[in-house]
Parts: sequence; structure tokens; C-alpha cells
Amino acid sequence: MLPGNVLLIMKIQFLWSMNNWMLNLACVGLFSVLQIPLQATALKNVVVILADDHALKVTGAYGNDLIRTPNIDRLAAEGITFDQAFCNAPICSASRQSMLTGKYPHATGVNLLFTPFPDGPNVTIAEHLREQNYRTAIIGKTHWNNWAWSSLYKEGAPNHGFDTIVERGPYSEFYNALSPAPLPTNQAYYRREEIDRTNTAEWMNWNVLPHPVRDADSMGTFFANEAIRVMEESGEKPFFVWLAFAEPHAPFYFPLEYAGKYDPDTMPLPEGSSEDDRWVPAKYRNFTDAEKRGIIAAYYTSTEYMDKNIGLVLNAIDRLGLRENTVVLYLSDNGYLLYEHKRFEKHTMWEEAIHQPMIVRAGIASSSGARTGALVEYVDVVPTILDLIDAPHLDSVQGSSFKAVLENTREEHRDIAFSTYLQDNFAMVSCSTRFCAYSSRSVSGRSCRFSKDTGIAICF
Ligand SMILES: [Ca+2]
Repeated sequence: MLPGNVLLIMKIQFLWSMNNWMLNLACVGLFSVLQIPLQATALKNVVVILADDHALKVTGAYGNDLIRTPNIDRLAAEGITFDQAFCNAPICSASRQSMLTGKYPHATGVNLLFTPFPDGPNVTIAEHLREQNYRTAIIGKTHWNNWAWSSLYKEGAPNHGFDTIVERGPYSEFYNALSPAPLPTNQAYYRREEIDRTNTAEWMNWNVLPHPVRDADSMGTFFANEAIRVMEESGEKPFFVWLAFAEPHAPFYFPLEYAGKYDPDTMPLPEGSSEDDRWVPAKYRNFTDAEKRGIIAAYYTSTEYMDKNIGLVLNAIDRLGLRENTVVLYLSDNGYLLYEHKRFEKHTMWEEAIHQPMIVRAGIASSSGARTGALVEYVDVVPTILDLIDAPHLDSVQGSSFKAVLENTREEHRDIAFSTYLQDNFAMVSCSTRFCAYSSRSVSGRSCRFSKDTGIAICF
């Protein structure tokens, strides 16, 4: 829990340092008319589908006509889409462990990419639900970084409340046991062991090459099938499945069948500004336009591949007759800059790195395809899940439930969203009924005063 005086200081800083760079976050008109839920069956199971570095804007449900994400779009059509959801850290580990606990990154103790996830002071939603007789599974990427404290875990690494943990190791065993047919020789492949990592464009797959694997044998498909297996095996026992795909994280993985899906020449390419030139990391300078567009095409392709795997899971939920009593959430641990501000990364407080996709399908109740402009943070996810399935409150949680937004008994949720990175980078977002304003101290280090009434900013 953050000390009250720290929160007060943060709010004061927010009020006097608001920056108008991101006024295009306008909330005007985002509040849609939500349908009042008529949930007949009690919600019991939970499936959280978590992408890795999925930028909100590369989703059909968020208005992108070029990307093909029919399964995420289907979830949006059947649930409620949040237009103002923010992660609490623009980096994998910190955001993920914050989400699992419902605590801010400083409170979990995980602020950086390789910070291990401390077991003792943190209670995850999985630990909490296991006490409620849930079967709990985490499939895919955990980023707990237990290896960094390996000497402390001689008796075994903590499982953070998960009965089933399926990371890359089981996939490697699965893959090594295969006897796949030879791959076509008229196709070039992205072979990690042959990539020159000092060539950033090549490492990021600007050539838009498939990995040397078929879809059925690929990692994302394996993880989707493992999640389905847990659901099938759970029987009458309620389950909590945290399915964390590795896509569309660099270097933009996709299997053979996805080769040629997107033409780099048709990819949108942000221009950035001369102001950005001062802050662009060296490795992103001097890309050719062909390399930039190729990287974006590879990102789109990886996203479509992930979407296909999401469809496997949604179809299985229907096939198993679990749709009415299962909460499904779609989230990404952080966002991504696809050459906005002339870079390909997160690790910043630019809006694109922290403004997140969030879609919630609460059984059949929310089958409205509605949207909401309610401001929410990812620390709100855990308390909302617990609220929806009528589980006991978890005392250590710092977020708050937005169930009332899902039920259309409230249009707004919180006044400020807060995200941090390193020791001195933070961003806050505040939405009124007229617009959202974005405040940041990072990249340029500038401080701005901003008037919500006049829209005038004075930067120093
Ligand atoms: Ca990530």
C-alpha cells in the first residue's frame, strides 16, 4: 500500500504538471449505452487471456481496419470493451506481477524486467482462489524471474498459487518429441540461431519471415491447447486459467502458414517529429522505410496468429458448455510503440506504451458489444474478477472493482490512472466527461502546467 502522503504528493504533482501532449485521448462521446445484465447463471470460472506487448490500436475492435483479429473482435461483440484502460507499468514483469496481485508495482517489489517476484509479501489471485477450492493454472509466460534467486529456491521455486504451470520448457519437450514433415525449401525462415542480434531491424524480423514451424506445432497453439486441457480436466471444480501468450512480442513470431499475410508496403508508418529525434535510442536510428514497414508487418502477422489461438480457447469454452458461467478477459501486459516517436518498444511513458486493450465478457450477461470510457487500471482486474465470481475480497489488493461499470450501474470508475517505470518515470491519466488528459515525466523531462478549463499548457 502506498503511504497516503505519497499518493497526495503524486496527485499534487499531477495537478500542476499536466502535459497536453496527449489530448488526443479525448473521451468525448465514448460513453455508450450499456445493456443491463440479465445473468441467470452464477459466474464461476475465469479465463484471463494476456497478450505480450499488444498495442491497442492493432485490434479490429479498437478501430483498425487493416489487422485481422476476428476472435478478439468477437469477444468485444459479446462483451464490453474499455476505451480507457491503463497498465501500471510499461514493462512485462512489473505489469504482470502487479496484475496478479492487484497491487501497484512498487508494492509488489517488481519494478524492472528481471526483478524476481517476491513470494512472501505478495498474495496472488491464484493463491486466494486456491483457498476457495479452485483449480489454478498459468500457461505461457510468467516472467517470475525465479532464476535470479535460484540459490534461495533450492527446495523449489514458488508457484504463486498455481497448481499447473506450463512455460516454455514443456513446449520444448512437446516440440522435441515431434517428427514433423520437412518444411518447404522454397521459403526463407526466421532462425533465431542465425540472426545477427546487433542488427536490430533483422532481429525484429523486418524481412517478415515465418519461424521454421507449422501452426499445429507452434508455441502459441500449444499454449492454447494446454489451457483447453485444463478446462476439460477441471470437471465440476471451478477453474482460474491465466493464459499468457508470448505474442506479439519482438522478434514477432508466427508459423509457416502465416507467411505473406501482410504486405509491408501497405503498413501505416508514423512520422514522429523533430522533437523525437533528440530522444530516439541509437538502435532505432537509421532504419530504412522498408525496414520500418517490414517490422510493422511482422508485428501485425504475429498479432493475427495470436488471435487465431484466442479463437481456439473461445471455441472450447463454447464446446464445453462453459460460456454462461465463465468470465473471459482480454488484456495485454503493456502496449507498444510501432514507430510512434520513432521507436519500436515500450519502456516509456508515451501513451502507446500504457494505454491498453481491455475486453470483459462476463458470462452471457454482458453480450452487448458495448463500449465504456470509464477510466480503469490493471490493478482493478483482480478485485473485479473476485467481485464477479462472488469470491471473498483479498485484503492486500490496492485496486478496486469495476463490476458496477459492467452492470451499467455506474459510468465512471476512478479519477486517475497511474503508471510507473524506473525510479523517476511516471504517468497519470485523468478523464472528465469532456476529455482525458495525460501527464508524464519521462523522455524529455519536461514539466507542464495544464488547465483543464482552457486547455492551455505552459511547458518549462
Ligand atoms: Ca510485455
